[in-house]
Amino acid sequence: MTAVTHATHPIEGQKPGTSGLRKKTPVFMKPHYLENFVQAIFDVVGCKGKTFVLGGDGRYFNDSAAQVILKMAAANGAAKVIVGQGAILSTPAASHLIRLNRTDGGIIMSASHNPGGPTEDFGVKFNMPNGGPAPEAVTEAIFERTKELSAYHIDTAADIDLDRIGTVRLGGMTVAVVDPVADYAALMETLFDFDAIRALVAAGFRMRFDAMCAVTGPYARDILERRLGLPEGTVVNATPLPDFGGHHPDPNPTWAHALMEEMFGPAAPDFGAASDGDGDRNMIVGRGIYVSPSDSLAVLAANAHLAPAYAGGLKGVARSMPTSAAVDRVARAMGIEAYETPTGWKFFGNLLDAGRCTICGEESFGTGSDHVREKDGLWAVLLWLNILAVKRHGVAAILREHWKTYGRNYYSRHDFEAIDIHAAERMMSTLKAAIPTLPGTRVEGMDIAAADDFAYHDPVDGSISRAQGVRIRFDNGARIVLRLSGTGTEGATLRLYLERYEADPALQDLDPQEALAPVIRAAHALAGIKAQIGRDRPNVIT
Ligand code: VG1
Ligand code: CO
Repeated sequence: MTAVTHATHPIEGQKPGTSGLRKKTPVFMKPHYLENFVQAIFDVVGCKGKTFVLGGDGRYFNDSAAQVILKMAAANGAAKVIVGQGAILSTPAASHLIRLNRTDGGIIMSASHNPGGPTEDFGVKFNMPNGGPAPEAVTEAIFERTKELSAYHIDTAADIDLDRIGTVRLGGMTVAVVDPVADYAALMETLFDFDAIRALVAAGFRMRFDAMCAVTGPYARDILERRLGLPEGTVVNATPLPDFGGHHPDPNPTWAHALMEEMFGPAAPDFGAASDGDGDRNMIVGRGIYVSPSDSLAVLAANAHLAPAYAGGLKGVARSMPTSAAVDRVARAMGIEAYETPTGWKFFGNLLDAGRCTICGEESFGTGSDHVREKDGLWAVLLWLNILAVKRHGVAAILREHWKTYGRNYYSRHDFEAIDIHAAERMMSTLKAAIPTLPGTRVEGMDIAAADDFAYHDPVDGSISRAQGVRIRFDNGARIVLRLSGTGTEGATLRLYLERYEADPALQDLDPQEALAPVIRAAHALAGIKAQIGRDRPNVIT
């Protein structure tokens, strides 16, 4: 039971992306690779005498990585680590535990919506004492540290039993193994009207929740089936598996196609939802109708006051830049501030901490509020349930009523995955160079009003984040955004975001791809996608 110090060489390429460090699992399993990154985290945030939270989404390597991280925390002098039983914690549950126990932060093991398994993806991220992802200054410092550190510290103790709830010692450190669900479920009960939802269920309301063999299974079972009384079997794919059962745990119409088929089929229940690998994303589907995440954010903001936690109104709302402006219209009607931040949840943290906004969201199936500092898949599902329980309307009726009131922002994202990195970068720099020439240009019968490479000025700490994506806005309110993904692990991924506003209720029932056709053509014409990356069709459309 002694701490040893391993000499190691700096490791290249440990640059964290949009949310932490993500690599292929075999890369993470290389000798000293995980250790190097974890030591860099401890060196930057400090470890001696501190308390951290630790957990992950249960993917392959989750359990052995947890043992390594615990032994390193002990050898680096941490006082205590609170770890989810079986090394399991959803990202929002980890965020809650960090805050609830007033800890010094936490380490979350996940590559989120990326597939898991021996040849798939693994990831590690550090969350701050506020429960939110580390800001850029911290992730940059961690990255710099990975390039220079020459040794790491690790305890030589045997593995500890993470399946047994209770407190044990590891070297000089306390390890508290806790139920991963209990505190999170208790928090949800304080936010929503569980009695109203139970009454809805008693009246015959039925839903399907697809946990995609990822981390939300145990949470959804406890909350939906046990506490809210939905029938057993409401939650499918409820057991977290190391390879997510071979699924791609990304809740969108492409990867959650089984849920889509059920919701559009003859035996569709009233409501359907799915969550991602680490439980921070959500997809919402009504009977025969899909809710785009941007619309979901707007509907939640417009109706949040129906839930006890938000009955006093919202302080403000925030959305990531590529997310549609639907929520901005709600904010305008309510007379509250709407913030536009770069992609990634970390940018919402300052606004939430400063009390400037209550609800935030991203087009990538992420919604959340000031109850934690991460996006929260089940939270969004429960807020929808609370709204449905009060309104006693179906999802389709709520959505149509929303569009009639605020207009509809037709929206879609086209992803071109695993493309050549150099071609993708060349395409983006050519487009960026053309930005000054774009305003006034006419394309597909639409005039460009403005174009820029989005830079965010954080209103709370004054920091500036540049080059967050190219935005092109047209006179008619349509918008195109292009950026490269920061979470992919294979080649590059180009994300093309498309949006068009429609105020006329008679024209609000089109297929989004049809409604956006001119905008899609304009994007291809302006960026020369086919010529630059050799593909004209996206492989995922959401
Ligand atoms: C993607 C999404 C982004 C999200 C991020 C992390 O990033 O577009 O909105 O915040 O994933 O989500 P990128 O850089 O690949 O576009 V998760 O569920 O991995 O925490
Ligand atoms: Co996620």
